[in-house]
Amino acid sequence: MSFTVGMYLAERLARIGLKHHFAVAGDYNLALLDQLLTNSAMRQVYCCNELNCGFAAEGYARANGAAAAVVTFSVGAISALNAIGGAYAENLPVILISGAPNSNDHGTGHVLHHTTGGTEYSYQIEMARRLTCAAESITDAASAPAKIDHVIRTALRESKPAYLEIACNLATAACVRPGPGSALFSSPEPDETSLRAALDATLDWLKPRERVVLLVGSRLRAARSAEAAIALADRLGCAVTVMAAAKGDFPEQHPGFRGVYWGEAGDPGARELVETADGVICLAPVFNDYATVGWTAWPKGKTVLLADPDGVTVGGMAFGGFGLGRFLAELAERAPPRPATARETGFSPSRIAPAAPDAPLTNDEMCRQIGALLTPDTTLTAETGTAWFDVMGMALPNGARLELEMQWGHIGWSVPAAFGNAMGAPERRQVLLVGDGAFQLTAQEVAQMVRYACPVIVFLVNNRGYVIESAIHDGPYNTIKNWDYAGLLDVFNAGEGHGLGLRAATGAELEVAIAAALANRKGPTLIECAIAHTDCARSLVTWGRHVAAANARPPQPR
Ligand code: DPX
Repeated sequence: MSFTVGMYLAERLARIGLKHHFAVAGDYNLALLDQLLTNSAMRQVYCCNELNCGFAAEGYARANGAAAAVVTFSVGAISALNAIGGAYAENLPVILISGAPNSNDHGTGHVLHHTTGGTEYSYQIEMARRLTCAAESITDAASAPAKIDHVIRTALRESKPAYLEIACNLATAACVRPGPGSALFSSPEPDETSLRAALDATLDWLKPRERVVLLVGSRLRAARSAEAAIALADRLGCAVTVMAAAKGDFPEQHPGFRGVYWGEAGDPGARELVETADGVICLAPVFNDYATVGWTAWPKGKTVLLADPDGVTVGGMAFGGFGLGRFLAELAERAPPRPATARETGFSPSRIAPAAPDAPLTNDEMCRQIGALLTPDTTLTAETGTAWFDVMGMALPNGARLELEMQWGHIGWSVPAAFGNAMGAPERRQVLLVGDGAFQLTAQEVAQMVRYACPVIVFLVNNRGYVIESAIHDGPYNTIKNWDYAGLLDVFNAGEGHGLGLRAATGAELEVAIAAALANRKGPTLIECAIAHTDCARSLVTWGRHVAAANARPPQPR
C-alpha cells in the first residue's frame, strides 16, 4: 500500500501521543477520515457537532497533553473555531484539521458548496490565523510533511492550538513517510546569559525580603512547571496561595498551602497574606478582570516578581529567552529559606455541616457531598457559573485535578470537555458540575458519553436560570426554559445505552443517587440537583458586585 498525506498526518499525531482524534464527518474530510482510520494506534471518536468536537479535543488535551479535531470546511470549521479560541485562551495544544476545497478549484473561479458563495477560499485560514499559533493549507503533497510538522511542533512548543486545512483530493495523494526521531518536540536552546542574570536579579530582590509568598497562576501547568514550583516552595518554606483559575495546580496538602487568593471572594486570610507580603512571587499568572475581582485584587509594584512562561520581570528589569521550569528549578537550588509567612499563618479548608437528610437540597449540601466524592484519581470539571465558586470551597486531595475554563468562559464547554477528558483519562473518576443554563448549549454530547460508555458523574444544578449573571446584572434575560434533564438520559440511551438519569431534591436523595452513579460503570449518570434560584455561594455575590461595578464604569473623558 502506498503512503499518503493522510497517513503521514496520522503517524505524526500518533507520534505525539494521541490515542484518539475527534471528528465530525463532511464531504470535504471523508477521504481524510479514511486515511486516519488506517492508523491502528489511534481511534476515531465522533461528536454531535463541531463546537462540541473542538471542546472535546480541548478536554482531551487537558488529560493527554495534546489533541486533534477533524471537521469539514466552513460549516464545520467555523463552529469549531470558537473552541479553538478557547484552547488559545486556556493554553492547550489542539490541532484543528479541516477538509478544504479540491486543489483544482482554488483560483479557478469555481463556486463551491459550504462556502460563502464567492470563488476565493482563503477566508477560513485567515480567521484561523487569529486564533492559532500556526496555520497551514495543504494543496500539494510535496510540501505536506513540512507543513504538518511545523503546525504540530509549534502547537506543542507554545502550548497553543494550531490549524491545518487539507484539500479534499490531497489526503489520498502519495507522500513520503516520516522518519524516526523527536523533531516534533524540539525547542530552542535557552539563553544561558539571560537566565543567569535573571537568577542573580531574583536573589538580589529576595535578599532583603522576609515575608515572601508564592502566588500560583493558571499558565503554570501549560508551562510544564508544576514540579519546579513545588521544589521552590519546599526551598523557600513560605506560604503558597493559588489564583482561582489555578486551583488544583498546586497540592493542597503541601505544608505551605494557604488557599485561594481571589480578593474578597477568596479563602480567608489569603488576601491579607498576599497584600501585606514584602515579596510576592507570581508564577505564570493571568490578571484579568475576573481574576482580580473587577480590578480590586491585583498585586503590582516593587514587591512583585513576575515569573511568566517565557521570561521574568524583577527589580525593574525584564529577562527572557528561557523556560519557566528551568528558572524555577535553578532558583529552588539557590534561593534562601523564607519561612516567615508560613509560620505566621495556618489554613484549614472550610467544612460544611451535613444538612438534615429530608430538608430541601441546598447548594452547600450538594457541595458537601460532591466534595466527599473527590479522590486522588478524580478529575473534577467545573463549568463557568456558580460552579466556579462551589469548587473553590472544596478541598482537593493531592492528585485530584480540577478543570476550569476561566479565561474563555464559554458556557457549555464543560460537557464536551468532560467527555474528551474521560476519553483521554478513562482510569480517573470523572465528575462534572454544570449549571442548567450552560448544559442547554451542549447537552447532546452526553449522548457520546453513552455511546463510548464513559462513566462520567454529571451534577446538573437545576437552579432555574443564569444565577451568576443575576449576581452581576439581573433582568428577564436570566431566566430559561426548564427541561426534564434527568429524562434526557432515556432519550440518549434510545434503548441501547447505559446512561442513568436521576433527580435529587433532598440530601438523602442525593446520597442515594451518588451511590447509584458510582455503581454505574457502563455509562454516564446525570444527577439533576434541585436548588433554589437564590441559593449560591456567598463569595459569588461579593465577586459579582465588584465585577458589575467594573463593567459599569462610565466612558473616560478623552
Ligand atoms: C452566562 C452564564 O445556569 O449557571 O450557575 O446558574 O449561573 P449558574 P447556568 O449554567 O447559567 C450560566 C450563566 C449566560 N454567561 O449564568 S455564566 C454569558 C455567556 C457565556 N458563554 C456563552 N454565552 C453567554 N459565558 C457562550
